[in-house]
Amino acid sequence: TFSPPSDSILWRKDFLLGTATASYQIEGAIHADGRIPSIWDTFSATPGKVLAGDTGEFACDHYNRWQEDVELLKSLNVDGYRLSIAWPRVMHADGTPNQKGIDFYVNLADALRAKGIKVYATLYHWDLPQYLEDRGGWLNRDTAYRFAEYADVISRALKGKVDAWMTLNEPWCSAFLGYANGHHAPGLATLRYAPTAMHHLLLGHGLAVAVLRTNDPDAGVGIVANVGRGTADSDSAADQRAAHLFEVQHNAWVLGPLLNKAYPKDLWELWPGCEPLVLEGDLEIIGAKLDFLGINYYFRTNVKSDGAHGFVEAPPANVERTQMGWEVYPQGLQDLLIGFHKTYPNLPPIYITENGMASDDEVVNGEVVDNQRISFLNRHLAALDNAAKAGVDIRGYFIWSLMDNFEWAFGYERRFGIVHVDYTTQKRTPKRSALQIAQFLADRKARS
Ligand code: PNW
Repeated sequence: TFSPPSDSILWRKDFLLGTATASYQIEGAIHADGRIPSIWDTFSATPGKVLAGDTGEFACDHYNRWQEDVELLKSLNVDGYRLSIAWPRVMHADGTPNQKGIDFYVNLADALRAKGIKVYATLYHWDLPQYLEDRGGWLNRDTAYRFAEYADVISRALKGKVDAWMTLNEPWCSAFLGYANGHHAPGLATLRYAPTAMHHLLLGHGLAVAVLRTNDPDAGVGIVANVGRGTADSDSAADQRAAHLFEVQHNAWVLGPLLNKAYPKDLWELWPGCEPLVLEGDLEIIGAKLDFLGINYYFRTNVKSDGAHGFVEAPPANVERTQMGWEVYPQGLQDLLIGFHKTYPNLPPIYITENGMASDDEVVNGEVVDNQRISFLNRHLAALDNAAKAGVDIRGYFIWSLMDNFEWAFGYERRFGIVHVDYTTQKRTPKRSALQIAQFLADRKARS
């Protein structure tokens, strides 16, 4: 059962427990109310890019069922909901605002707040308007300025309706999976592109921070980074160095500019000759003070030296894995958080903005028994408690995800939800994990 121990931070009433989703993964309705195409429409329509040829065309039809989904969130008793706003709904291709698209998020935020659910809004969860990609996307510095314009439009419209803003979701994934290995949209696979894409993403973040603070001074402002735990396959100096480089590549690449106003030097060992063009003042903009840092944690990667300047994966045998094939490794969450706390003196308060697992859940007699997920959550929350006890300032935890959804290159096969979705009927069925979390939150509320 979902059962935080009595001394867990989860029992604190000011500790936020919520769920998360992202626009393209749940909304569907890709042609509704003036929405323009995004890079994920293009990518998923390209044969061979997404498992089973799935696309986000219908997804969970959340765009039409949002009221039902707000009721669902309410029934789970969550404190907060992390959603993302679709840039291609908010802006027309000529750069003017699309009022119908904006209204969708205004209504959604109002409905959530009316139910006492805190609104955590991400501005960019990977759905770049396709017309901007046609001009170079994140390889074009201009995209950072277009992002700030979009941030200006949506934060004026949602002023006072959002508890906290997050500029980007996982810039590492956008830069690396989108431009270096091509597993995600826009699907470019040229290694040296990634540092340039990353720099422009981070610049867009920094420009947007200033805009959000001006337009909505009472809301918190942060960013969401995916972090990876790299462990060494042996005690050898070469393998230890490989694990260090893995974490430089996944974590410090993003956290360095944000928190230290500098890219880590080691990074250019991994990306020789790929340093992006950094203009004077860029790192000041990127390093703007944050109210909080969102951390997405899923798994560890065990690595060894590649014999040169890099690392190669050394997957351990006989470990517990999820439907994604990702190793269940709660210790990594605690190690990373404590490590960041020691490494970055100005580390802002932390929210875990995503953690969770995929499993092949089926509805049997109206029930979904996802015991592995319940155990996964219990163990990661225990790791979070250990980090809190070691002095890390952790304010909340969002489970990925509220419901099964379009899992990017893996389509609908991989199910991360605590609520099951039947994609034929669009019926939502809370899994056992969801029911137990709802019960926990009710018990917490009943305590005074
Ligand atoms: C995150 N990796 O993506 C995203 O923020 C979510 O939209 C997504 O559904 C969730 O995690 C589960 O995948 C990631 O390969 C995608 O390391 C890939 C990786 C990490 C995170």
